[in-house]
Amino acid sequence: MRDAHYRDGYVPFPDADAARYRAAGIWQGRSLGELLRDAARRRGPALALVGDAQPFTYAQLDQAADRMAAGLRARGLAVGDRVVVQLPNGPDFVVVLFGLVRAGAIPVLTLPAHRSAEITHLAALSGAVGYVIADRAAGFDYRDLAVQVQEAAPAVRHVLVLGEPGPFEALAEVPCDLNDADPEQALPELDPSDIALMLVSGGTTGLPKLIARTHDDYHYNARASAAVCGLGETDVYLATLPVAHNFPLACPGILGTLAAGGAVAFTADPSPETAFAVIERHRVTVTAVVPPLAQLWCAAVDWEPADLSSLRLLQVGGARLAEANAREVEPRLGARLQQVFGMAEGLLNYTGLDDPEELVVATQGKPLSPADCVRVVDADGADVAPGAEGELITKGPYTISGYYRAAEHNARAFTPDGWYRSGDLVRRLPTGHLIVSGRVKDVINRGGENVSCDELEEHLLAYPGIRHAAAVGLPDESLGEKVCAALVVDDAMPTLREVKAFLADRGLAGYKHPDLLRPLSELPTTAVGKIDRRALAATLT
Ligand code: OOB
Repeated sequence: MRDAHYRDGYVPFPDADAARYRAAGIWQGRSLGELLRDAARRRGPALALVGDAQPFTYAQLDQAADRMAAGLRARGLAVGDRVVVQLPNGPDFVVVLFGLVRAGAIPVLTLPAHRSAEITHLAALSGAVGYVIADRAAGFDYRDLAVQVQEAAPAVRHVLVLGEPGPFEALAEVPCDLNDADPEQALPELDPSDIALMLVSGGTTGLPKLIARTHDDYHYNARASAAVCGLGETDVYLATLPVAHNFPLACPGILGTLAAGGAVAFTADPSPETAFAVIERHRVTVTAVVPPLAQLWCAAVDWEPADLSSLRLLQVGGARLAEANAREVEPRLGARLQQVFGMAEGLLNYTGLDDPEELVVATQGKPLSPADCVRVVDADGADVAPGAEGELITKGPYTISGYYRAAEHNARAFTPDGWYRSGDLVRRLPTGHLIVSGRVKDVINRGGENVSCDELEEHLLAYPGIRHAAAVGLPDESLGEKVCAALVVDDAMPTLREVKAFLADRGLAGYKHPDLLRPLSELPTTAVGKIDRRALAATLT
């Protein structure tokens, strides 16, 4: 039976827009389960997932997903049921994802780094009935976490464990044969405009929000992203960022690679030592990283011997990539750079494979879809002059119209006519390429003057020997806020005087210079590896 309550608190695409996306062929009425089915029809015996332990051909993956779906249905999982998934990178994640989706259940994709505060909140908010975990990973026992989650969110009836199940059920026990004769067990027919999965918002303020993505919109997201990256059957994509994140999942990531008939390799450890070995062994052609990783990989070619010659494209996104670092990618790694400015809420921007070098190193790309609508607005919501800085607001065929079950927050995060307020400050070039210049809120108010954290960091990173830099505002009696620069340096820490002289030489206004420097051995990062300014400010105050 169909429980439609899961749609309570879901904000659908406006009907008129949906009709346009369908008429334009952007939405093709295919479910995510069919994405794999279609690929398996074309690519049956070809490798879909490579891995030393557990390679899958397309035919095998297709069958494994069906068997997982059948087993989940046999356990009473119904269309629309939410299931929190927290698995490390690997083929099992893909089998579980497609198994749930084909059963009509809605995976809520959480990161391995999430802990009880986040998982309990997300389980309760989504009304989850299930939780899929690994036994242990990176020294952490997820079964202990599951006990806590079940206590706090008793609706979570099923806990399925990859590996040793402890008091729960082993994931390996779930799959069973499809029995078409038994209508209760046959796979349900799904409405492609319905919710396929839920992503978790990447915001570093407040508790995470749920982002419900439909089959139609996410299928397009993956397909169009694969096209813009020129993905084909000979490509091997390496999933090295946590696969629950939109970037490695569907931009083009796992889903885009499968839609294009390529193969996916995995590693849960993005260190150069591990990732380079996987690239060499599986002749990886494309992968996606966040800027701090791109920087590390560029440096690591000096000490980590590996044959990276198969790598043709390195996607970098998730946070701003400093131009100096962008220029290093191609010479050091021998792969073309693609900047990706995206968000779990939808809108994706890519630099093109044929874009001139200057656009690739200095911009964060342009919108993926001809149907993406982007405006750059001032604090009053009026469009700024062409080329001027303002907040990016957007709507389009794969951008949500509201967070799931978050009416109050939606009133602020979306305009009354349904545009998503990204909170990102951008400038738009005549080519349509966007330059991200900061966050509306990542501004330090120093005695009434605004200092953009991103702008200052970009200048600091140009200082020889400064490896990472993060600017934060610290409370100050006379100024309100003063500018603190946390620095990770290669050798000796520069003095404040030296840094100020350097910034003055670069023509940066004096009020934007740091008031103090703090040496750190590393900067705190979020679950996907972006620099976490909020955590940093908390440690420095
Ligand atoms: C990706 O998604 P989220 O949801 O983790 O974070 C989105 C936010 C953006 O609003 C922006 O503030 C920042 O992360 N961001 C960038 C950026 N890419 C994302 N800021 C500057 N430059 C970039 N290239 O991070 C995400 C989702 C899909 C693909 C790629 C990244």
